[in-house]
Amino acid sequence: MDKEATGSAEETKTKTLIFGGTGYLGTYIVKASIKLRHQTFVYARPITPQSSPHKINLHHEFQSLGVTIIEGELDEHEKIVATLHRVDVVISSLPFPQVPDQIHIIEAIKVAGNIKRFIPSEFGVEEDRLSFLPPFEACLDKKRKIRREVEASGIPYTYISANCFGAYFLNYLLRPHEEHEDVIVYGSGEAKVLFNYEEDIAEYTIKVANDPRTCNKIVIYQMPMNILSQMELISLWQSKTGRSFRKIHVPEEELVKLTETLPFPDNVPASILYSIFVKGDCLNYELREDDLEASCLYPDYKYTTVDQLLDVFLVDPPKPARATF
Ligand code: EMF
Repeated sequence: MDKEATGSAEETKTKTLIFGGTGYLGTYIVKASIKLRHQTFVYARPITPQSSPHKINLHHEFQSLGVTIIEGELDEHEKIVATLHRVDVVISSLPFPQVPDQIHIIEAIKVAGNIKRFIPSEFGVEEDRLSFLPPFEACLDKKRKIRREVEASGIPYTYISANCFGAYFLNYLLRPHEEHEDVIVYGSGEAKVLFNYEEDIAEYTIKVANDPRTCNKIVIYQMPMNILSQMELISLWQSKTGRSFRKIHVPEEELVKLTETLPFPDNVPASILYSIFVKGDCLNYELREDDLEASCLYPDYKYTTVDQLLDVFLVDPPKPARATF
């Protein structure tokens, strides 16, 4: 009988610690870690009377799933070191405003000395290969700086480029929760984009974190069935809904202008839309020899295709979300 069947798998499986575990992507990562039967720890800010009902419910849900929640702040060095001693791999999905604070995690991992893999919060475009308009560039430069700190620290790492979160961007573009006749198309709508479902991003991430092949490498999530342009996405959605939407194009120049005139933080989404939908930055570079691609690493894993995700949207669209910058 194999280890899975005897029930002792949990003893040999690595223990996962997630920073940002109660956030948008983090929630998917925590659930994937539990699904793959890793003992799962979340380091999160304490619940207070000001905490949202959503956060309070999430803490309860995690606890019912068997997640150990350690309440603390990112500047509590001793607490983080003590937490690290209870785990093997560390995944961070902290939001943009907390990207620089990951330096505290790196310092603690160096001191703890037992961490087999650190995945810093990335999960977007591959920032070391491309340049971006200034507002997006400023966000990604913070991620690049963390990469350089990770490399200097000697901690075993993996960088993940997950490209566009599927449910997030399908909600953004198609607005299934609203009554509307029109859809906004950024630029010509012809550039190819990658829309990967968050559940798959999360499950691949748990696999990647425990895979010796991915140590000190970049893993890119480029699932072939998930490559399509805005125009292709809209026509697929039209055929599934039986409706016809009026397409309102935001010209390239207008989008660039918005990145220059809107105040922070509204200039950031504009520059992201330009990068992803006008320039096609998800696919705007060649894979290098040592790059790893998720669907090639795990050929047996059946990821959700955009087509299948749209079928889910037809019946019960996932809740829309907004990023913080
Ligand atoms: O809200 C966003 O975009 C709306 C226009 C942010 C979350 C999107 C994002 C995507 C990325 O790559 C696809 C942020 C960072 C990224 O690297």
